[in-house]
Amino acid sequence: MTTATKTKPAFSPDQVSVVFVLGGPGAGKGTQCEKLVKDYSFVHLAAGDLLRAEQNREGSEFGELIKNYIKEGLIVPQEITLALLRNAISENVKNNRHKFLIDGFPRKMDQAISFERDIVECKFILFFDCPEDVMLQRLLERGKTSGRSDDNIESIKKRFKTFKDTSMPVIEYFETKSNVVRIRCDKPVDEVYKDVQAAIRDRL
Ligand code: UP5
Ligand code: MG
Repeated sequence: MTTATKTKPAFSPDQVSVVFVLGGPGAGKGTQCEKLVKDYSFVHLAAGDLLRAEQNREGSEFGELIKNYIKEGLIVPQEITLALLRNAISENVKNNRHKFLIDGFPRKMDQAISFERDIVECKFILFFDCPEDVMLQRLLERGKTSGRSDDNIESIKKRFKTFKDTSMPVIEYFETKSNVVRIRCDKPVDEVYKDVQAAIRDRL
Protein backbone atom coordinates (compact mmCIF):
# COMPACT_ATOMS: atom_id res chain seq x y z
CA MET A 1 0.00 0.00 0.00
CA THR A 2 1.33 3.44 -0.85
CA THR A 3 0.79 6.34 1.50
CA ALA A 4 0.58 9.89 0.23
CA THR A 5 3.48 12.00 1.48
CA LYS A 6 2.29 15.09 3.26
CA THR A 7 4.84 17.87 2.84
CA LYS A 8 5.53 20.23 5.69
CA PRO A 9 6.15 23.95 5.22
CA ALA A 10 9.86 24.88 5.25
CA PHE A 11 9.35 27.10 8.32
CA SER A 12 6.99 27.24 11.26
CA PRO A 13 5.26 30.55 12.13
CA ASP A 14 7.44 30.66 15.27
CA GLN A 15 10.59 30.64 13.16
CA VAL A 16 9.41 32.97 10.41
CA SER A 17 6.73 35.61 10.66
CA VAL A 18 5.05 36.67 7.42
CA VAL A 19 2.55 39.45 6.83
CA PHE A 20 1.04 39.57 3.34
CA VAL A 21 0.49 43.13 2.10
CA LEU A 22 -2.22 43.18 -0.54
CA GLY A 23 -4.22 45.79 -2.44
CA GLY A 24 -4.84 47.04 -5.95
CA PRO A 25 -2.21 48.52 -8.25
CA GLY A 26 -1.20 51.91 -6.84
CA ALA A 27 -3.04 51.43 -3.54
CA GLY A 28 0.14 52.32 -1.65
CA LYS A 29 1.52 48.93 -0.62
CA GLY A 30 5.15 49.84 -1.29
CA THR A 31 4.81 53.27 0.33
CA GLN A 32 3.39 51.87 3.57
CA CYS A 33 5.88 48.98 3.66
CA GLU A 34 8.78 51.45 3.48
CA LYS A 35 7.41 53.24 6.53
CA LEU A 36 6.92 49.98 8.43
CA VAL A 37 10.50 48.93 7.68
CA LYS A 38 11.79 52.17 9.25
CA ASP A 39 9.81 51.70 12.47
CA TYR A 40 9.79 47.91 12.91
CA SER A 41 12.38 45.27 12.14
CA PHE A 42 10.69 43.92 9.02
CA VAL A 43 12.34 42.72 5.83
CA HIS A 44 10.32 44.07 2.89
CA LEU A 45 10.03 41.64 -0.02
CA ALA A 46 7.99 43.03 -2.91
CA ALA A 47 7.08 40.26 -5.36
CA GLY A 48 6.93 42.75 -8.25
CA ASP A 49 10.42 44.08 -7.42
CA LEU A 50 11.83 40.55 -7.23
CA LEU A 51 10.30 39.78 -10.63
CA ARG A 52 11.63 43.00 -12.17
CA ALA A 53 15.11 42.21 -10.80
CA GLU A 54 14.92 38.68 -12.25
CA GLN A 55 13.73 40.15 -15.57
CA ASN A 56 16.85 42.33 -15.70
CA ARG A 57 19.29 39.70 -14.42
CA GLU A 58 21.76 38.81 -17.11
CA GLY A 59 21.31 35.22 -18.21
CA SER A 60 17.84 34.80 -16.70
CA GLU A 61 15.83 32.26 -18.66
CA PHE A 62 12.63 33.98 -17.54
CA GLY A 63 13.47 37.60 -18.50
CA GLU A 64 11.36 37.79 -21.63
CA LEU A 65 8.42 35.92 -20.10
CA ILE A 66 8.33 38.20 -17.01
CA LYS A 67 8.55 41.29 -19.21
CA ASN A 68 5.50 40.22 -21.23
CA TYR A 69 3.40 39.22 -18.22
CA ILE A 70 4.08 42.49 -16.40
CA LYS A 71 3.26 44.64 -19.42
CA GLU A 72 0.01 42.69 -19.89
CA GLY A 73 -0.84 42.96 -16.17
CA LEU A 74 -0.96 39.17 -15.89
CA ILE A 75 0.25 36.98 -13.04
CA VAL A 76 3.60 35.33 -13.78
CA PRO A 77 3.43 31.52 -13.33
CA GLN A 78 3.67 30.83 -9.62
CA GLU A 79 6.76 28.58 -9.78
CA ILE A 80 8.94 31.57 -10.71
CA THR A 81 7.65 33.94 -8.02
CA LEU A 82 7.61 31.27 -5.33
CA ALA A 83 11.24 30.34 -6.04
CA LEU A 84 12.30 34.01 -5.85
CA LEU A 85 10.46 34.48 -2.54
CA ARG A 86 11.70 31.24 -1.06
CA ASN A 87 15.32 32.17 -1.89
CA ALA A 88 14.94 35.67 -0.49
CA ILE A 89 13.38 34.38 2.73
CA SER A 90 16.04 31.69 3.19
CA GLU A 91 18.89 34.17 2.63
CA ASN A 92 17.44 36.51 5.25
CA VAL A 93 16.84 33.70 7.74
CA LYS A 94 20.52 32.73 7.39
CA ASN A 95 21.30 36.31 8.43
CA ASN A 96 18.97 36.09 11.42
CA ARG A 97 16.14 38.14 9.91
CA HIS A 98 12.81 36.48 10.59
CA LYS A 99 10.04 39.07 10.10
CA PHE A 100 8.78 39.67 6.58
CA LEU A 101 6.36 41.95 4.80
CA ILE A 102 5.50 40.19 1.54
CA ASP A 103 4.18 42.95 -0.69
CA GLY A 104 1.94 42.22 -3.69
CA PHE A 105 1.77 38.48 -3.12
CA PRO A 106 -0.22 36.18 -3.19
CA ARG A 107 -2.38 37.60 -5.96
CA LYS A 108 -3.79 34.34 -7.28
CA MET A 109 -5.30 31.44 -5.32
CA ASP A 110 -2.71 28.88 -6.41
CA GLN A 111 0.07 31.10 -5.00
CA ALA A 112 -1.71 31.50 -1.68
CA ILE A 113 -2.16 27.75 -1.25
CA SER A 114 1.37 26.83 -2.38
CA PHE A 115 3.11 29.46 -0.25
CA GLU A 116 1.37 28.43 2.95
CA ARG A 117 1.76 24.73 2.19
CA ASP A 118 5.46 24.86 1.22
CA ILE A 119 7.02 27.90 2.90
CA VAL A 120 5.13 29.19 5.95
CA GLU A 121 1.65 30.14 7.06
CA CYS A 122 1.08 33.89 7.13
CA LYS A 123 0.38 35.71 10.36
CA PHE A 124 -2.22 38.11 8.94
CA ILE A 125 -3.00 40.15 5.85
CA LEU A 126 -2.86 43.91 5.52
CA PHE A 127 -5.31 44.79 2.78
CA PHE A 128 -5.10 48.30 1.36
CA ASP A 129 -8.53 49.16 0.08
CA CYS A 130 -8.55 52.02 -2.43
CA PRO A 131 -11.07 53.25 -5.03
CA GLU A 132 -9.99 52.60 -8.60
CA ASP A 133 -10.14 56.26 -9.67
CA VAL A 134 -7.68 57.18 -6.90
CA MET A 135 -5.31 54.37 -7.88
CA LEU A 136 -5.56 55.41 -11.53
CA GLN A 137 -4.56 59.01 -10.76
CA ARG A 138 -1.63 57.86 -8.62
CA LEU A 139 -0.31 55.46 -11.25
CA LEU A 140 -0.65 57.96 -14.11
CA GLU A 141 1.18 60.56 -12.01
CA ARG A 142 3.90 58.08 -11.06
CA GLY A 143 4.13 56.95 -14.70
CA LYS A 144 5.50 60.38 -15.68
CA THR A 145 8.79 59.45 -14.00
CA SER A 146 8.75 55.81 -12.85
CA GLY A 147 9.96 54.20 -16.06
CA ARG A 148 7.77 51.19 -15.21
CA SER A 149 6.58 49.43 -18.34
CA ASP A 150 3.12 48.95 -16.80
CA ASP A 151 2.47 52.55 -15.67
CA ASN A 152 0.54 53.47 -18.83
CA ILE A 153 -3.22 53.57 -19.35
CA GLU A 154 -3.41 50.32 -21.40
CA SER A 155 -1.43 48.27 -18.88
CA ILE A 156 -3.14 49.91 -15.88
CA LYS A 157 -6.58 48.87 -17.18
CA LYS A 158 -5.33 45.29 -17.55
CA ARG A 159 -3.83 45.35 -14.04
CA PHE A 160 -7.18 46.54 -12.60
CA LYS A 161 -9.02 43.74 -14.39
CA THR A 162 -6.57 41.10 -13.11
CA PHE A 163 -6.88 42.53 -9.60
CA LYS A 164 -10.69 42.28 -9.66
CA ASP A 165 -10.93 38.88 -11.35
CA THR A 166 -7.95 37.05 -9.87
CA SER A 167 -6.61 38.80 -6.77
CA MET A 168 -9.80 39.85 -4.94
CA PRO A 169 -10.79 36.17 -4.53
CA VAL A 170 -7.52 35.66 -2.60
CA ILE A 171 -8.52 38.41 -0.15
CA GLU A 172 -12.01 36.94 0.14
CA TYR A 173 -10.48 33.54 0.86
CA PHE A 174 -8.37 34.96 3.70
CA GLU A 175 -11.40 36.87 4.99
CA THR A 176 -13.12 33.54 5.57
CA LYS A 177 -10.18 32.69 7.86
CA SER A 178 -10.67 36.06 9.66
CA ASN A 179 -7.11 37.23 9.30
CA VAL A 180 -7.53 40.25 7.05
CA VAL A 181 -6.94 43.76 8.36
CA ARG A 182 -8.64 46.15 5.93
CA ILE A 183 -7.22 49.69 5.72
CA ARG A 184 -8.72 52.47 3.61
CA CYS A 185 -5.96 54.26 1.78
CA ASP A 186 -7.57 57.10 -0.13
CA LYS A 187 -6.12 59.46 2.49
CA PRO A 188 -2.74 61.16 2.92
CA VAL A 189 0.16 58.73 3.44
CA ASP A 190 0.69 59.61 7.11
CA GLU A 191 -3.01 59.19 7.95
CA VAL A 192 -3.05 55.77 6.32
CA TYR A 193 0.08 54.89 8.26
CA LYS A 194 -1.53 55.83 11.59
CA ASP A 195 -4.34 53.37 10.79
CA VAL A 196 -1.77 50.74 9.85
CA GLN A 197 0.08 51.16 13.14
CA ALA A 198 -3.15 51.00 15.14
CA ALA A 199 -4.27 47.90 13.28
CA ILE A 200 -1.05 45.94 13.70
CA ARG A 201 -0.33 46.97 17.30
CA ASP A 202 -2.04 43.94 18.82
CA ARG A 203 -1.01 41.51 16.13
CA LEU A 204 2.79 41.68 16.20
N1 UP5 B 1 0.93 57.13 -3.09
C1 UP5 B 1 0.97 56.04 -2.29
N2 UP5 B 1 0.17 56.20 -1.21
C2 UP5 B 1 -0.39 57.43 -1.35
C3 UP5 B 1 -1.31 58.19 -0.54
N3 UP5 B 1 -1.82 57.71 0.59
N4 UP5 B 1 -1.68 59.40 -0.98
C4 UP5 B 1 -1.18 59.90 -2.16
N5 UP5 B 1 -0.30 59.24 -2.95
C5 UP5 B 1 0.09 58.02 -2.56
O1 UP5 B 1 2.19 53.96 -4.62
C6 UP5 B 1 1.80 54.29 -5.94
C7 UP5 B 1 1.93 55.79 -6.14
O2 UP5 B 1 0.99 56.45 -5.30
C8 UP5 B 1 3.29 56.34 -5.75
O3 UP5 B 1 3.62 57.37 -6.61
C9 UP5 B 1 3.06 56.87 -4.32
O4 UP5 B 1 3.93 57.93 -4.02
C10 UP5 B 1 1.62 57.30 -4.37
P1 UP5 B 1 2.91 52.58 -4.27
O5 UP5 B 1 3.23 52.62 -2.82
O6 UP5 B 1 4.01 52.32 -5.24
O7 UP5 B 1 1.70 51.57 -4.54
P2 UP5 B 1 1.69 50.01 -4.75
O8 UP5 B 1 0.42 49.52 -4.17
O9 UP5 B 1 2.96 49.42 -4.28
O10 UP5 B 1 1.59 50.00 -6.34
P3 UP5 B 1 2.28 49.07 -7.41
O11 UP5 B 1 2.18 49.79 -8.72
O12 UP5 B 1 3.63 48.63 -6.99
O13 UP5 B 1 1.26 47.86 -7.38
P4 UP5 B 1 1.14 46.59 -8.24
O14 UP5 B 1 0.51 45.62 -7.34
O15 UP5 B 1 0.45 46.84 -9.53
O16 UP5 B 1 2.65 46.28 -8.65
P5 UP5 B 1 3.63 45.11 -8.30
O17 UP5 B 1 4.99 45.63 -8.46
O18 UP5 B 1 3.26 44.45 -7.04
O19 UP5 B 1 3.32 44.07 -9.48
C11 UP5 B 1 3.58 44.44 -10.83
C12 UP5 B 1 3.29 43.25 -11.74
O20 UP5 B 1 4.15 42.15 -11.41
C13 UP5 B 1 1.87 42.65 -11.66
O21 UP5 B 1 0.93 43.40 -12.40
C14 UP5 B 1 2.12 41.27 -12.24
O22 UP5 B 1 2.19 41.31 -13.64
C15 UP5 B 1 3.50 40.94 -11.69
N6 UP5 B 1 3.41 40.12 -10.45
C16 UP5 B 1 3.18 38.75 -10.61
O23 UP5 B 1 3.05 38.24 -11.73
N7 UP5 B 1 3.11 37.96 -9.49
C17 UP5 B 1 3.23 38.46 -8.24
O24 UP5 B 1 3.15 37.69 -7.26
C18 UP5 B 1 3.47 39.86 -8.07
C19 UP5 B 1 3.55 40.65 -9.20
MG1 MG C 1 4.52 48.26 -5.20
